[in-house]
Amino acid sequence: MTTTEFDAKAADSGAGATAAFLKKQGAVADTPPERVSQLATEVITAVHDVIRRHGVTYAEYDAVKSWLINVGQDGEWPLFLDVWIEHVVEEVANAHHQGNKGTIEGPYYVPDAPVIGARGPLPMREDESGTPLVFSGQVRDLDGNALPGAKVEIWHADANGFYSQYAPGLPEWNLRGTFLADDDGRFEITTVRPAPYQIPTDGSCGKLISAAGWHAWRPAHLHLKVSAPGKDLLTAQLYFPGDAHNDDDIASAVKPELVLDPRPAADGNGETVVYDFVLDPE
Ligand code: MBD
Ligand code: FE
Repeated sequence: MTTTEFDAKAADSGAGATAAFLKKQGAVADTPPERVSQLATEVITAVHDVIRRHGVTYAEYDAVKSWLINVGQDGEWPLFLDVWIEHVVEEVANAHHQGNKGTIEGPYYVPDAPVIGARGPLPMREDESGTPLVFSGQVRDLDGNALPGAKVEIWHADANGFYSQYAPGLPEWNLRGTFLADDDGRFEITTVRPAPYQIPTDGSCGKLISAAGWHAWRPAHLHLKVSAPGKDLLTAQLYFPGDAHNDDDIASAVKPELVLDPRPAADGNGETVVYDFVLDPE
């Protein structure tokens, strides 16, 4: 990002996600023309139906037109799509999974975060605020066999709700890391509890939220990608019990199986939590 001001400006987070997404290779689908035609026709027809059923006016049509133009100009398409659409894509893609439930990736994943090993702290500032959290677990296949060397990538917001590389003033890899499970498939991640996350209110997504009278919150969450050779990549998020927004996440990405059960740490310093991952075959 090019911004230099220290105040994390939320709208920049949305725009940063556009640049990162466009850099990613592979955003190409081999969809045959018949299927493109059918899908596009049905989406367009669904919009026509809404216009007819609700008597949408020219003023409303023009307001939507300028809003759509602004979503692009703000760079907020990844934010919009990941908040309001991705959860259904994930539901369809992973309906056959017998192992862990997954959920959406969201706009702020960055590949190739520093490799920590099987256990250790995430990169963080010396005075990183937030409740210390030690998160350990095991990665297994559907038959219960440990998966040594499984890759556990984790990224999350800090105790103020900001993601490194998408908010200014944070070290590049703050609270992002790659763990490699030990011979027993086990890992242990030392970090801090993230804060609930408010999606940017000062861009086009924020405009939609306030025009509709919605709230802009996601519950506090850890993002993960867990993978091993021959296994389906699991993209997940983990949540904390009692969060005010577990039941009304703006991104509809909470599932009961993804809520952690943290306990006070034995040494009285923060919390520990155990959560295992079971991966489906490819
Ligand atoms: C996030 O941190 C997030 O996880 C999603 C899905 C959308 C916006 C911000
Ligand atoms: Fe997130």
